[in-house]
Amino acid sequence: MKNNKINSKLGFATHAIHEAYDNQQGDIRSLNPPIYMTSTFAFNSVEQGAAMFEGEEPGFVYGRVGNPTLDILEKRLAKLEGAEAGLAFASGMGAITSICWTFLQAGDELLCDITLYGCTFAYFTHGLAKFGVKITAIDMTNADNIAAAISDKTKIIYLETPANPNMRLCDIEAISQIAHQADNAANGEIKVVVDNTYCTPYIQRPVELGADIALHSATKYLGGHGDIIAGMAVGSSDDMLRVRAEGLKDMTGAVLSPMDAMLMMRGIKTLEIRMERHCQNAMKVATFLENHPAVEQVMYPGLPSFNQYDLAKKQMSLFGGMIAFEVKGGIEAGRIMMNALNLVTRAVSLGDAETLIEHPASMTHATYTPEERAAHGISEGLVRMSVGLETVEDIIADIAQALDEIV
Ligand code: 4LM
Repeated sequence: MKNNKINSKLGFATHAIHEAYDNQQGDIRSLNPPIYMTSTFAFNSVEQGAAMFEGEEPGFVYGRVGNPTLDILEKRLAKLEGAEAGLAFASGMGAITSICWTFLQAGDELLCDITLYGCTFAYFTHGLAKFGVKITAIDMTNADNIAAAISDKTKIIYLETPANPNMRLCDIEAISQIAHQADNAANGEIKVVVDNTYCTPYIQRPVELGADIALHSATKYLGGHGDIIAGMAVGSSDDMLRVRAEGLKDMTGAVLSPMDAMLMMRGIKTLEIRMERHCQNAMKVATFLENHPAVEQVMYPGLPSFNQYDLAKKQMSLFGGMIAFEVKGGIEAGRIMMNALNLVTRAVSLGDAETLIEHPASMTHATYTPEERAAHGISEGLVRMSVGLETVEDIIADIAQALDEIV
């Protein structure tokens, strides 16, 4: 099943390669857009500069607020996500913090799912909470829990689906409906913010499903080659303008460099074919793991045994490149298996051409205490794998020989 049906007569890959830049225009006709390596932009007159600062005249003013290379990238990703506008950041955490600082103030409440990437969890519970924002974590795999939890202080509903690291899914459409029904009450507007890092718009488009903002650690699949740290967000033009003018400009300053914008655009050109192969390879690896006697449990949304398989089929067009699993013998056996791998690389991060494996409890989710991990559904023995683009038989052969160490 190919997810190339964006709201256009052209396909997903065509937009990923051409959106917002016409290489036939002008005298130079460079195939790729130029990288505007500039920190600032000249004004024709003091009056023009003042008008631009007031937002009365369009144009670029200063690199922390906008840059023509980033502008192409932002428009391109917005198109792919089915959103009005996009915004680029220096990292995924830069996107998350810029969005939250924009829409929250002391006394507000952020409702989040119980399972989140470790630094997102740390930012919410140790960062935002320090500034008087109430953080309430609930199990969003059951959308009904959200209606019960929304209060007149709720301003953001935040979730990852699939969640890092244990692959739990949340129903974006159902949650967005519940949130926006509550919009009319005393609390004003609730922003539903979905971290779409694991899927990319090729697989899942949260804004089309009713969410207000989709964001990415673009360090992962969007960049796709493990050579940049970057973040992206998409949403309505009004919301993206606010995040640009408040969270990004005045609070985090987490702007993407033009060079990295170019590298991300290079990655996005091949997003469709890379995601197709990531998903194919992951399905084969997940099936292999599920049938292996040393493996206790495999969490992969594409397996019929996955406990939210129906929801996966409803909101994802493919099942992604991420797998979580547990081996028999728990954390110690998991360590032996991971240390025996030769081709599969022990590293955090995900979405690269290389297959990467890591141990969430001691790495990406070490920001949770052991008690918090237990309460938030992150088991100590869980192993996380980002299935890469190598020849799948070679990936499976390496995992097989490593599993032999523990049977
Ligand atoms: C990792 N993840 O899991 P930057 N959202 C999600 C993520 O997985 C991450 C971020 C945001 C990992 C990094 C070490 C779902 C990061 C944060 O790293 O700031 O681009 O994104 O291995």
